[in-house]
Amino acid sequence: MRRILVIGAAGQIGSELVPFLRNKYGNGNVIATGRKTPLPDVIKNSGPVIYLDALEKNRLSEVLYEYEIDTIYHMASILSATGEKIPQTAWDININGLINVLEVGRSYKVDKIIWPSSIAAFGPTTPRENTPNITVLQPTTMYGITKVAGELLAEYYYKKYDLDVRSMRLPGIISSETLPGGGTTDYAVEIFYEAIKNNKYTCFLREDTVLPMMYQPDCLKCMVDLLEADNSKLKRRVYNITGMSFSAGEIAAEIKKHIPDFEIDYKPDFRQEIADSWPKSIDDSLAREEWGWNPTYDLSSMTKDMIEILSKRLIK
Ligand code: AKB
Repeated sequence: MRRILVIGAAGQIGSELVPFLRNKYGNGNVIATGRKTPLPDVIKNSGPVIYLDALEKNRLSEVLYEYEIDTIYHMASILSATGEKIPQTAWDININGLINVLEVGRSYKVDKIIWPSSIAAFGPTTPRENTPNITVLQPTTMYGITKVAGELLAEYYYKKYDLDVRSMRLPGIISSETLPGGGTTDYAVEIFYEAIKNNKYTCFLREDTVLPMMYQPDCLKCMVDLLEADNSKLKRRVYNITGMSFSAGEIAAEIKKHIPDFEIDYKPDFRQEIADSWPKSIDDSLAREEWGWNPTYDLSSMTKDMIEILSKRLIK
């Protein structure tokens, strides 16, 4: 059985990844760590929880030793929009945190490290439709720069030290448990909360902005599928993955099918420029070929599920 450390367990993905992993690998084998934000009760009450800042390398090292960790999910990151407000901090947390995880992982000879990259690794010079796995990586955000540097580090540590680091370029993640914070794709989650609570949403991107997205259940499946993939089949460390692509106008129209009174208006802000620098759709054929990636949800099934779950929770 694996002994798994999840760094960044309070975040949008981490908060659902921990219960998902505990269900699969056993409650006591998944150690959840957070830095500032309190961890959700479901995580605190179901298994080990510790305070950990990935920037504190010695503490990280102690935790690996004490808990006999062999697998790390390094999920802690500053996202694209916040990264543009505090670029130096974004570099510090995203890159120095990652280097610490890689170095400590190397010293303790951990079996595997999963570290998500992002569609933010691409930039305005990348082909925007059906973006291939191997292509131009010239991002124009600090977040994107840290993702490209991280991808190169993943390849480097694998080749030089035989450290099995694996990464997927996540699109925008749509989830119903924890709100995302500081990303450009956050609108695709906020829109559901506002539609259900107020029947109205002001979108910070233009109506015709198309971005690649994925529903959380597919994201969680991807996290485990890539971890468990047979290494002899993997020809690279970093994979494109996607679930669906839609414009802000298209998701609004889909929500309207369930909430006919829903109204949306558009007031693009600084995040529009970031969105315009990212792909509209992603070619994830290498992930499909090499480790069987196969998402389940499309725009219509995701929207139906989100509205069902959030309506139960938000409408008392
Ligand atoms: C963001 O919007 O910054 C993230 C991402 C696409 O990596 N959700």
